[in-house]
Amino acid sequence: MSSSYGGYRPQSQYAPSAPQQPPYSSYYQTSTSNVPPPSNSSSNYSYSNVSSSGYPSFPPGTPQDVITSFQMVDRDRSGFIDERELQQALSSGFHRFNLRTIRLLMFLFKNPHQPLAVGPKEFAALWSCLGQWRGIFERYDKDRSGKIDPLELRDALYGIGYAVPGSVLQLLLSKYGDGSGRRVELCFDNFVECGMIIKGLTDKFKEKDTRYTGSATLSYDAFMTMVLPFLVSYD
Ligand SMILES: [Ca+2]
Repeated sequence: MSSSYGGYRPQSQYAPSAPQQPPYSSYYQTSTSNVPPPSNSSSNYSYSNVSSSGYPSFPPGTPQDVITSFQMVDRDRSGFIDERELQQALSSGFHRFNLRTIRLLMFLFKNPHQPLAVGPKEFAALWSCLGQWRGIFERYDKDRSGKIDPLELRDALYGIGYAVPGSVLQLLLSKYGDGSGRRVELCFDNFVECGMIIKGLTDKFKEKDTRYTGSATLSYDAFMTMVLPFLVSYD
């Protein structure tokens, strides 16, 4: 086995994507749903992007249950939801999400004009992305324990295109232990958080390593800008 790092594989088309900022094209490319790409550029994403009812619009083809989930928590009908409201919506749709994961998701899916809130478009993209992570979670929970253990995590990440060194996985998983030294098992929201961190950081690195050599040269600024967002969402 090569000791070289940079074991990620160039093909990662199965990895759920947070939207690029802006526009939203990457999400739509990887989505398996039949939602067509938005015809408008992201620049018109604002309060002016409202339906005839005066409510900010969801992308065409958004499933009704996604719209309902959003509207149920957007009690003041502002068209945007905050982190607590997002937590409530996602916890009813998927699994109980801790606030730390919610903050990371909000960072990755934030509205460019409203960084502390999520609008309909971001919510629909996030919901679809979590659906893909849910599928991965179920596919790689081989023993059907309802949790992802370290080997299942390794296989899941490999399956979506990220050959993460064991030492890195160990480091990542160490924050989920209960201190007893027992094997860590991830529930869905921690799995999503791990996946988003690995995918997010690897994708950022790949932008600097376009030939997939496993090495990149980057400035101090670029490095800090790359890594910090994944740390500041932590509590
Ligand atoms: Ca399992």
